[in-house]
Amino acid sequence: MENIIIDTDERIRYITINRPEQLNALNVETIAELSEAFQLSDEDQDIRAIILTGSGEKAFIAGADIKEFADFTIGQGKELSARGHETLFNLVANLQTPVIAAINGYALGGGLELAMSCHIRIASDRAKLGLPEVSLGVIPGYGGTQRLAELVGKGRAMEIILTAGMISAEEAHQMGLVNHVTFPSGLMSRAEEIARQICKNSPRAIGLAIKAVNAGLMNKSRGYQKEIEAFGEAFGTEDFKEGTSAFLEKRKAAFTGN
Ligand code: DAK
Repeated sequence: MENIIIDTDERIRYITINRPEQLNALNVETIAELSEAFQLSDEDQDIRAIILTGSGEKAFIAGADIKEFADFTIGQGKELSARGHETLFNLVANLQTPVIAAINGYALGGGLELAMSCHIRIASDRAKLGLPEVSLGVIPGYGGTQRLAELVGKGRAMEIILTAGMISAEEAHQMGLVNHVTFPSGLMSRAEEIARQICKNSPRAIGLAIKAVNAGLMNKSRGYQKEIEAFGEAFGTEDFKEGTSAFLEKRKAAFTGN
């Protein structure tokens, strides 16, 4: 594993995304490594809880790697979105082993989407959260349109998605997007405290409870499908080319609506 670090202490598995120079942005390899790490952790009977975090002090994950997806076509966008849902984001949401996101800094775009796929979220008071996709001419493509509305309600989700702005950890806490906010130095110990409490309980019952909670979301599969299609469509627009080029050239985007 080149992009992630895996540690185990007692029955807790720690998965740390380790690309601090790119603010832990998710490239294709990192997504594949995370997928494998989560699957292996879930198969390991000794692991009872997983804590996911980012390395460095600045970011949990600052989104999908913009350099990588800037040249995708409509077909690639749709295909990669569908594959990403399956191999990582839905995989995490449906694991039988609870996953706690310890959000140590920026959780943006695909980073917030991954945090939202986790079962529990804890944030440092320095964390900033948001879905900036529309500022790049694309839409959240890893379940964000569905999971954000589910966690914070339609009105707040619309504001966060349509403004592409960032919210503080405290605001996220008030709207139920994160369960707890801590000082940066207390983030991991709070996550571990919850993980240890989980470890005392029946793993079979926990797996069944996760299944039962998630069952209600099955009705929403049309929403996820619509997200995949609309996400792919965005890759055929001039606005998308402009949005991603502007980020990479470090300038403001000038959108035309085409
Ligand atoms: N991708 C690639 N590189 C990134 C990055 C990202 N998302 N975020 C930051 N970096 C890089 C910067 O380019 C910079 O690299 P160098 O210039 O040093 O080479 C380095 O990390 C440090 O970043 P900054 O210099 O910008 O740091 P600042 O403190 O000034 O700003 C920031 C921090 C988090 C506000 C800023 O970095 C930022 O705005 N980052 C981009 C946030 C963002 O828009 N993220 C992407 C959201 S869209 C897909 C499915 C889903 C998605 C995509 C594809 N498929 C199925 C294909 C999801 C899309 C998204 O996540």
